[in-house]
Amino acid sequence: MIAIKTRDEMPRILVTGAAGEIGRSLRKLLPAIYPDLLISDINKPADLGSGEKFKAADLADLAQVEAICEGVDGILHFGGYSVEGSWDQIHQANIIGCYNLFEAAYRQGVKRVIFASSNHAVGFYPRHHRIGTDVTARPDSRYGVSKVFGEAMGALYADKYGMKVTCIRIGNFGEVPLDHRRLSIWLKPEDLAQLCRIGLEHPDIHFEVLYGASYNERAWWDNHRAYDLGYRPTGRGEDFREHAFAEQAKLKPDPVADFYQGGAFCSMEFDGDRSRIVDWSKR
Ligand code: 15L
Repeated sequence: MIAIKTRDEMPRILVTGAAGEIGRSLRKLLPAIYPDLLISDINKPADLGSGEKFKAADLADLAQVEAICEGVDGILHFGGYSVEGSWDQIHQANIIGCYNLFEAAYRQGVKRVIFASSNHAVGFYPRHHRIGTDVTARPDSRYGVSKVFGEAMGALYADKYGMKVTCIRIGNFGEVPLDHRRLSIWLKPEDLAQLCRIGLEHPDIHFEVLYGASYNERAWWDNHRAYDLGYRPTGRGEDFREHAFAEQAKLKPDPVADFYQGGAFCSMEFDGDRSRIVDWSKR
């Protein structure tokens, strides 16, 4: 892979959301690749290591976000609210926070941003509909709406301001797929690290949306662009099929959650008319 062009030889990479599940995992995987790693979160992570460089920042405060972007070459933006929340929670962390992140990065001359988008940006596609990254947004939650917003911010800062932006629509990140749905969307930590490297280093990046999924035989997503950019996932969801089915057996059937890609994010607060939700695969 061709190395990122840096201010000096070693790129400084900022990881936001360092105390979250993905942040904690990337803090173990990335230092071997990017020794000059700066990590940030609103509060100092309880497990902060003595060798880790940490700066606190509230994403809702532009000046604080600008301060952590200073001298940085690339950002892995995993900060913000990671599940459905009240409008105020989502608005502060994922709408204002995401705007601040891109704007601060631009002001500080950061060349590349990797934005943690989510499958919930397109959660209301039925599971039988295989989708690419070019489909109309069908968010399943306020959280999903914030991810659509983040992808739009990425497109704006790429097209208008020349930033190199990669949005990763993450499926379900973890060591194993947790249930039947997650067999289709599972993302092994090492595979996420690979996608982050593509976003930070690949010479052809301008604006990309990639699915954050390992090699899952039951995938609902056409992720060929990631493969074209060199992605070679090492995780295979089917290796954990028995575990996933055993866990699924413990769950109550839910006709809305079980039909749509976004699962329980679709059924929570659901007061719609399923017969009116267009099934684009049948048009
Ligand atoms: C997400 O975007 C969430 O951050 C994570 O907590 C899971 O709910 C995941 O999606 C999922 O869809 O399983």
